[in-house]
Amino acid sequence: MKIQRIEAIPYAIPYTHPLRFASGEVHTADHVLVRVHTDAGIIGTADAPPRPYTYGETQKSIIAVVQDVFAPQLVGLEITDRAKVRAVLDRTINNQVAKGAVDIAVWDAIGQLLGISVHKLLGGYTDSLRVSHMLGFRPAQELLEDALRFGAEYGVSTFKLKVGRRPLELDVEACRVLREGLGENVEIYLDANRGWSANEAMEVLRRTEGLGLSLFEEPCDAKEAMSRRRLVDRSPIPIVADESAPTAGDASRELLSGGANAICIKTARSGFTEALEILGLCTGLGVDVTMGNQIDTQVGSLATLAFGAAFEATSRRAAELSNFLDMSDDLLADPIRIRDGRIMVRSLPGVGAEIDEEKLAFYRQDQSTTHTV
Ligand code: MUC
Ligand code: MG
Repeated sequence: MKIQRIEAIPYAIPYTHPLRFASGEVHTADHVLVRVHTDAGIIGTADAPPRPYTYGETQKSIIAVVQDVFAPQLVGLEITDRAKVRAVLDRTINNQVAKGAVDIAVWDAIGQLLGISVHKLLGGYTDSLRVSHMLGFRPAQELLEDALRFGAEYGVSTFKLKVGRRPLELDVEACRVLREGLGENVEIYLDANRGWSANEAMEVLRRTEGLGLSLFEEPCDAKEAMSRRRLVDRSPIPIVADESAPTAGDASRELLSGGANAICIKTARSGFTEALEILGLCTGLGVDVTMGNQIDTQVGSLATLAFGAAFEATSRRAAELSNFLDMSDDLLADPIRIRDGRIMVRSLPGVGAEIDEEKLAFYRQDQSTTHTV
């Protein structure tokens, strides 16, 4: 079964609640749906969320690199030859999200060809993941109300708080209000998206001592190598590399140089193939991993779920799977449900992301019937 053509379809779905964080904010899911068509009629699907403030990719750049650079080299390859696909993608530097989507779509097609879910194909460790919900910049009291609502409605008891604001007291106060309002049994961890310097992050650790925070993600830019190493050495909680570790090479550099002692895996920017390498590196070195969210739609979240639930190490911690709740709609035909704080994997062949074609026709931006948001 050979790759016949690759589509990169731009679409836009507005958010009901914009998400704000130290490196940017999102109001619209202006993503790209990548479809890898095969000569047997099987179509592999994946979602690509452009994050210019994180990787420099835009909706237009993802479409261009998929259509003009990757597709001409991939058409004609056997869909099962993942290492050949990987070698082609590797010939182009950067463009992590575009590469991730092509890789996931290829795995999706292979799963469909074999009649098996990608979750099983990868490892099939467990059938559900606990959900961690991401809280963007808001006044402390609103954050608490949000967290209580997610707890009551969905049974979620793990929250990632976006921090990195100045003055840093704003975020220290938010941590205090959340801990007091949520009690001791709720897990809270931080993600500063490089908003602070390493020394500011150290000060935050000092001021939040005793609040039982579990992890601190990208406290500062990883380029602050010396101060960040000092922070990692002195921190009582793991320092997680997220955007500083999109590839296995980046993850090994951060871990071996002492810039991090835990890694956030995101299928949206690593695909399944490179996420596997990152996971192997982390389990080999004995460091924790988290399953992160690239502010994914339900289509993207299903890929995270398939990977995260496939292995013991990735299913130990709650996975970030609920950003889609901030979006007004989605392309997934059968919506994801969060019950008792968990999402169940799908047993459909491939990743299981069946697309609602009417919705895609409505939200896509590349046809004359385009709906603009
Ligand atoms: C995260 O964990 O950082 C925000 C920016 C981005 O690239 O991903 C999100 C979530
Ligand atoms: Mg992060």
